[in-house]
Amino acid sequence: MNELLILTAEQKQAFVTDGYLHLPGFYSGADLARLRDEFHALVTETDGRPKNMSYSFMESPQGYTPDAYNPKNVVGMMDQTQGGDFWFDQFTEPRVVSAMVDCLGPNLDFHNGKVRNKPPGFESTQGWHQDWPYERHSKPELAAALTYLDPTDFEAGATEVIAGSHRGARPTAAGTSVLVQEDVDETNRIVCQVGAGDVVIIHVLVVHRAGHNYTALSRNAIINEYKTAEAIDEWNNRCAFAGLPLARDGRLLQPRVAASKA
Ligand SMILES: O=C(O)CCC(=O)C(=O)O
Repeated sequence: MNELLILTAEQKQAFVTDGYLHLPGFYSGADLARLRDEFHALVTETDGRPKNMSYSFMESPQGYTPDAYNPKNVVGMMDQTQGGDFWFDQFTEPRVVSAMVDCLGPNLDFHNGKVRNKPPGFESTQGWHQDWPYERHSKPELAAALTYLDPTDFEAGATEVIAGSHRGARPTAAGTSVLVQEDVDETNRIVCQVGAGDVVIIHVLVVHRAGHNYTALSRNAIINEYKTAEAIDEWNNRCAFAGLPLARDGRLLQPRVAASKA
């Protein structure tokens, strides 16, 4: 095995065995406070952004209202990576890139970035799926880093994964990109109970789903996806920074943009 950049051998083995890896407290203290402040600006200052940074908003279901942190009920975004220098540094963050190199391999590219929030009353309609049908490549060497801004437990829309389900692509239900829900063996179902600042890395083939949020607080997350340089896009990825080289031979390539202004 190549030398690991940041993960322990146990963490790497957990990713290989389970297809996901929970990294508690990845952001903490002042870094987490800054991340939450920048995220609040992202979901409140929605005008005047680059055109291809797209927002989607959710109508509050009966009995729910938006909270003060996400008052416009932003439920999703694409290409938050174009939100300015902070957001460039966020997806190129050396510890995240290092963890991805350890999980996927020494030659790493960016794939895409998005925001997936679960405002109060959010109901997930997607169900169990693999990300693979949504983002085909020549080989399934991709993984997503989900960064949670808030504590997120089962009744608050936690991500659920089926541990060890990443061994191959599975057939999808006719006319959809999701699995036949009744066929999913939930024996190894794990509810990712996360704290604010936790990161969960999930392999592109791991079966997973988003939960429903029955609480009064929006649960917010950034999802950045990465791939090996050897995995060639067959999906026609037009997302911002798609294919940006992040590491070669285990050496990180991108500068800290915001820090260089100091
Ligand atoms: O938001 C989540 O908890 C999971 C997101 C998800 O399933 C996806 O983006 O494919």
